[in-house]
Amino acid sequence: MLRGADGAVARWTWDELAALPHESVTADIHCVTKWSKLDTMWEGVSVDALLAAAAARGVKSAPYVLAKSDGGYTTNLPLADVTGGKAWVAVKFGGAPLAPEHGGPARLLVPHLYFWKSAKWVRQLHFMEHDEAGFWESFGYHNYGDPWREQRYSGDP
Ligand SMILES: Nc1nc2c(c(=O)[nH]1)N[C@H]1C(S)=C(S)[C@@H](COP(=O)(O)O)O[C@H]1N2
Ligand SMILES: [Mo]
Repeated sequence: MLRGADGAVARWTWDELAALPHESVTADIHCVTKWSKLDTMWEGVSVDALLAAAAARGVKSAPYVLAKSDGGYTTNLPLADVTGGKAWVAVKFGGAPLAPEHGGPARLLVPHLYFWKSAKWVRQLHFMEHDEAGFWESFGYHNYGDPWREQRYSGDP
């Protein structure tokens, strides 16, 4: 589900989501506690495609996004980091349906940021006019989380 800053909402059933264009993504991923996995293979719907489909239902993007998951996990991102071919709602990993422990049936995939930004079991992308800290961000993780700048904790430059 996508929610605009004004409260407008666009939802997809599982079948409707499956009917949207899917892309294959090969990317390196970086956990904040130092492991990386190279060349992981995913399949999913880009946030660009979701936003394009949502526009027809009156849902507009806004400068910040809070991803919300089943179970209450949240993580925040700037709009610019989930658009322009940088983020997907992933439904497959390594050619198979995404396993529940890895966020199945669907997770956010934002490979260019630390992996805590890739919310598992994602339910909603809430577009907002103002930034709002997610779960780890409110417990001292870096607000942006660029692995190349090693932005792990809130004091990191
Ligand atoms: N919903 C949810 N998503 C989450 C987390 C979580 O605790 N809950 N942990 C994050 C962190 S810190 C990492 S490193 C990755 C781990 O993903 P994996 O279990 O597929 O390796 O998921 C991220 N997404
Ligand atoms: Mo992590």
